[in-house]
Amino acid sequence: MPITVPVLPAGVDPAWLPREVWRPLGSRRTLVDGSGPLVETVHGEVAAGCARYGGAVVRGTRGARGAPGVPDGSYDLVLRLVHHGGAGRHTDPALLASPGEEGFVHERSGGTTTVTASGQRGLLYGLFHVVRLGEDAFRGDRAPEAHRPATELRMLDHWDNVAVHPVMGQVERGYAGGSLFWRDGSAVADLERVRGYGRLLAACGINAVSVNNVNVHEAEAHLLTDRVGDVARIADALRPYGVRTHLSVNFASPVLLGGPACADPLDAAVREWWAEAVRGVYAAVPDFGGFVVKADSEGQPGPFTYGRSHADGANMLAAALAPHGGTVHWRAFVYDHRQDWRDRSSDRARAAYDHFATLDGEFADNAVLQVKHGPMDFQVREPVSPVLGALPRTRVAVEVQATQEYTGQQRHVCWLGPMWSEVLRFRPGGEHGSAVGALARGGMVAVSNVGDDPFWTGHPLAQANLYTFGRLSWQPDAEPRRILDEWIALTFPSAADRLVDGLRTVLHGSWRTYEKYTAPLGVGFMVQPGHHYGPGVDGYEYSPWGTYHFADRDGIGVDRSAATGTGYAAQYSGPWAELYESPGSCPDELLLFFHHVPYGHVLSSGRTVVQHIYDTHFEGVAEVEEARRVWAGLADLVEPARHARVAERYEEQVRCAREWRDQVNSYFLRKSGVADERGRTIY
Ligand code: GCV
Repeated sequence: MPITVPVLPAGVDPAWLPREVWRPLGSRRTLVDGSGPLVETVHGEVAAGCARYGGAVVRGTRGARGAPGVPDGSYDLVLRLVHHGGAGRHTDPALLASPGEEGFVHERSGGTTTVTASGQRGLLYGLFHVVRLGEDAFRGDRAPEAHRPATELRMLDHWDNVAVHPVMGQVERGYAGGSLFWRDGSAVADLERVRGYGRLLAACGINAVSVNNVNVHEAEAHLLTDRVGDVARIADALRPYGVRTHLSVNFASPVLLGGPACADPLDAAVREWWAEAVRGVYAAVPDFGGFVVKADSEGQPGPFTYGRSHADGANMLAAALAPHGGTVHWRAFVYDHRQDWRDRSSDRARAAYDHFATLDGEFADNAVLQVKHGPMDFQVREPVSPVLGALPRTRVAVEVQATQEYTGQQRHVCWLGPMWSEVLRFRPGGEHGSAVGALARGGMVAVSNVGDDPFWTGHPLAQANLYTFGRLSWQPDAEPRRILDEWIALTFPSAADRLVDGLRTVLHGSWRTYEKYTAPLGVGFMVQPGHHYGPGVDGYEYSPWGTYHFADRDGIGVDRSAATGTGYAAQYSGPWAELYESPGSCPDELLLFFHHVPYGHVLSSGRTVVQHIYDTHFEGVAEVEEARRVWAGLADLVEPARHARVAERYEEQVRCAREWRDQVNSYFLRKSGVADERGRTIY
């Protein structure tokens, strides 16, 4: 039986799957051939499109041999699951020799478009490929093209609390309302929207979701044992779209949940407790993906308590998961969050490398080391983490943050595609080495920016971040602007050229605009403590979190050189250590991350540091004002609710950007005593 396509609650935005995108496919004749639950999903999707647009779908269940008695040429589209080893009509030996569960071959000849896959997920992704192509999928001839994702794991981590947390609310760092999954301490009663979420994720290539916060409080800890039924219900809703469910677990779960009195990873009773807990999870969720673990980090328990290494900790969980095919995602975000700001010898940026580089080769095969893309914490500009190139014998995953904790909290437009693409194209070993996108064998992970908001992401244009993440995780070297165009074409079908141009204008440069009016030249933070929104130049300057800029009357920045600073620059290999070591060769945009320089230091742009700060802050505000104007001019082309939501957020973005400009510029005028050479108003 075909599955029924999810029906979103009234008022919920269809995001990148509005009904019109089904027209080209739904008005044609399609054969869906093969068997299995995800083939039923494909069948259901095609049937729904055909019901709306007058096409027809025929169901074959004979795999490679097609529907009985009907030649493929009778169809406009054939979506076929080829059983491995079976005889079949296929044209890509490479794909069939090593097909993968998720790849597919797309071709067109004699008036028929064919998608062939040897795994059910592959067929689902092939379907959405055809949807993305629209009418182009049914034009001309197309030689067989093999498509497969660069990495097996393309995941969203939700920092959702099961119960509302007194400080962090329902979703930690969430800017899109409450949780999609949890309400009043349980899984939401009606999971239809979660099904719809799974569908959106499949349509951009995401195949895994972790459903609870990595800070695992007591309420969430129980999801592992007595509340696993809630997890199973969510997993059931996501499964038809090929999305596997994962859980964040507390390292001290045995202690918290009434097991052994310690959580020592080498203790036999502790190991058996975990093995038993995992058996229970798989009994409830047979395709469970695995665990995400934040250990010895920001107050979360971990193996250090018992004098054990992080490999010991990860491998204990890996051993429990291995018999069932699960994976442990062990986060490398381990640092001292109780630092003394007077102590210049410790450097938070160094921490992940210092903790993990020596553990290379010690992690189990089903352990993935999940590494934040930068060494600090999702700032608007950071160097790429040296950890990503330092563990060749470890499955490393890159973690990015779609939720805009430090990039405007979904009140500001900040399309992060270009930033993520820079990270994924970075070559830790130099120009002849592999790019991060290829080194990330453990996968790609984003902290989700989604909540129960009708637009999913609070700011309607922040949907572009979620979509871009999915597509980049499928193909890390893809051109982000091409992905953005894809998102525009799907989200705004039949958009007038003026709307397409307007959307490109407001989104393309928005990350760099945000960078211009916030913390300069890679120095980071300068935000309001706690909630992290809006300017607070000294907000984290004397705090225990290791987040300092060291501005004084003469200069600013953190000396992370090997010669005179913390030595962080020497954690890089290839040409990077040398490049970052000297202020003369360090790229401008990272100068203050790596060096403490006088305000009069001349950048490669020719401007002094202080003048750069003034100029970019004026420019950043002017760019936001211009974007607001462009958006206002699109009112006749965008549905009123969406237009109004974005317009209202632009008002806040302009207000906040001006606040940033004035506080940052005044701060540096007062510290340095250097006037703006253009004589603009600085308070
Ligand atoms: C979930 C930052 C955030 C925290 C978050 C942490 C992490 O510190 O501010 O809210 O905790 O990163 O990535 O674990």
